[in-house]
Amino acid sequence: MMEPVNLGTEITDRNDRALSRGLSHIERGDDFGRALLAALYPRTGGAHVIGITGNPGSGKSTLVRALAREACAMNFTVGIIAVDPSSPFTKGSILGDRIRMNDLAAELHVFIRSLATHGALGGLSRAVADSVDLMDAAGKQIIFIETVGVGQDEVDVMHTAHTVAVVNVPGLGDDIQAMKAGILEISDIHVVNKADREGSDRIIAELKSMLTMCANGRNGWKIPVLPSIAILEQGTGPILEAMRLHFAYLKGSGELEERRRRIVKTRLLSIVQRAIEDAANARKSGCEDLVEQVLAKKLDPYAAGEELLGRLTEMRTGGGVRV
Ligand SMILES: Nc1nc2c(ncn2[C@@H]2O[C@H](COP(=O)(O)OP(=O)(O)OP(=O)(O)O)[C@@H](O)[C@H]2O)c(=O)[nH]1
Ligand SMILES: [Mg+2]
Repeated sequence: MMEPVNLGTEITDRNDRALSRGLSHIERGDDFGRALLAALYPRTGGAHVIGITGNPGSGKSTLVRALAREACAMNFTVGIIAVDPSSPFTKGSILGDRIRMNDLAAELHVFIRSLATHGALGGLSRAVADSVDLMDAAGKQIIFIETVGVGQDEVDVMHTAHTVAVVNVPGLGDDIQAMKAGILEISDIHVVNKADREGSDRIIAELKSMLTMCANGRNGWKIPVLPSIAILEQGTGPILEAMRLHFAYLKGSGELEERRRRIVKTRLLSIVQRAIEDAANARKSGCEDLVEQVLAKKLDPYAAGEELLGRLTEMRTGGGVRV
């Protein structure tokens, strides 16, 4: 069997089949994947990671494809991570999505990967962050992540991106759509897709006035509101341009370093949190007896927490807890 280091070399040599194989390990969260990530991590940091989120059916996949095409025409190497929504009402489109996505992969030199929401061992954000690293090390200059912005998982995923674009559409009610508030807070660019439909001017105006009202928190970046008709590939040029400008702004202002630091910190904490949970759950008796003692009021929850942490630390030194 091939060593992780060798597969890593093939990946950094821009072999997309090797990248696919590596991503499968990453998604499973197996030991090979972990060794591969360790080997490739020093090679990461070159990519511009762009999150695209928005309501189901708002045209995210269509838009990402059009943007990818645009970026390829400008000679960027592009990777796409499409997070399959697990929600039942969007299931139907996934298969269609895959087929259309595969067309794009064949037609252009775009690397596309679908990631299942469930089944990603150790959580979706972990799988996405690790996949981004692999694509980054493989030399992808722009990496798009598409997710439906509904669940907390998806909001977390967006924290992996340098630039976040939220896709809105006209005709989904009068107000700014029921996006997770957390997403609106981290969006850097607003796209109003399906601008061929009635009401797009109004939602553009609403978004703009909303942004003027709450623009104080942001320092140098003015969040643009840009229309698109993704099915006709209209409006994608200015959107890609805004994304590039945002990245340049992040670099120039020093905010990129800050974001990177925040991304690493969040990731570290979630790795540790996960490891603690796994260890506590794997060692059932070790946690259950404490649960019983808290129930019986023999221990308060904090004392039990301390006791559990102590046990896990002992396990750690004995090699029992695996981060
Ligand atoms: N009229 C119009 N339809 C569009 C436009 N962009 C996308 N669509 C259509 O909207 C539907 C949904 O597009 P997708 O790109 O699959 O949307 P999505 O947001 O990726 O959907 P999920 O991943 O299922 O959440 C498709 O039928 C597209 O053809 C547009 O600009 N105008
Ligand atoms: Mg989609």
